[in-house]
Amino acid sequence: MGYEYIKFEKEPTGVGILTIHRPKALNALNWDTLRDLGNFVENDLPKEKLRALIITGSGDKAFVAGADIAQMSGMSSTEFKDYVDYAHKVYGLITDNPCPSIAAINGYALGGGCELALACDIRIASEKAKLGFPEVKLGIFPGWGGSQRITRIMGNGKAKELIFTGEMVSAEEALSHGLVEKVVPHEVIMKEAKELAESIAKRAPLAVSAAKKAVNSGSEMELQKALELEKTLIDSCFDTEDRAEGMKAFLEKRDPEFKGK
Ligand code: DAK
Repeated sequence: MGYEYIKFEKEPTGVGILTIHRPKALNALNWDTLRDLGNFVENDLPKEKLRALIITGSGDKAFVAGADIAQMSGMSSTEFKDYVDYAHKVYGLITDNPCPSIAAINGYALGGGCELALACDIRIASEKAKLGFPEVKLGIFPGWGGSQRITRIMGNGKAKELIFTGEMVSAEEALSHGLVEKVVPHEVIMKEAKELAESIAKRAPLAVSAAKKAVNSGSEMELQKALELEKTLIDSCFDTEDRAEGMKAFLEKRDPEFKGK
């Protein structure tokens, strides 16, 4: 696979761990790191038997400290536009991937780093994590999907406060606003993320993916259309081998063996 700035390992449980690996710059996403992430997600993320994906940052201090400020400062407008377009594409691939994703926020998640966490389905934060959108301090604003994804999560008022001030919030405060789902002691963040991922990995994968699509796409739609989508997706689950296996296993009082078929 040959990536310098990301690492990936897949555990026998079907849980994949994708680590952004540029610790000397707090995993800030320069072009090379973003490209590694994008190439991996587009071409090398296993499609078979990957049941849940954890995304985290290398080292003990940061998830991702945002876009690379040093590199951005020297970009032409065209390069800047390409950088932003590419980040949108990569984050969209993560959000739209049928495999559920968990951000294990092990430290700073700022700007584009917080937006990466928002592109994931579920966020768990270390109690040491700090989250925020410092972009307005740099003359830009959260534009890798952040200004749109955050308002859908926490409502316009709190989102505007965070974006307009550029101030960071603690993990606990992030929890109280729904920006993260859970806060855990720093030392156990990966253990907790893996436990959550494993509990998803045990379930019927096509049903989990269909549920992800129902929630993601449905929340963009008017209610009647969203309910139609839900019906279509649940119908598609009924015809799967896993649905037959899940119900049979229940009646036989044993654990199901799902195959993703
Ligand atoms: N970029 C580049 N280098 C970074 C970095 C970053 N975002 N964050 C940290 N580093 C580097 C530091 O420069 C330092 O490098 P050396 O000096 O050792 O070479 C090293 O990482 C360690 O950082 P510090 O020495 O600063 O560590 P501290 O513990 O003192 O402080 C910190 C940690 C996270 C509070 C601080 O590093 C910090 O404030 N970093 C910047 C965080 C930030 O502002 N992030 C947001 C970036 S802007 C767009 C929309 C959106 C975006 C782009 C375009 N459009 C719609 C057009 C996205 C924007 C962003 O993400």
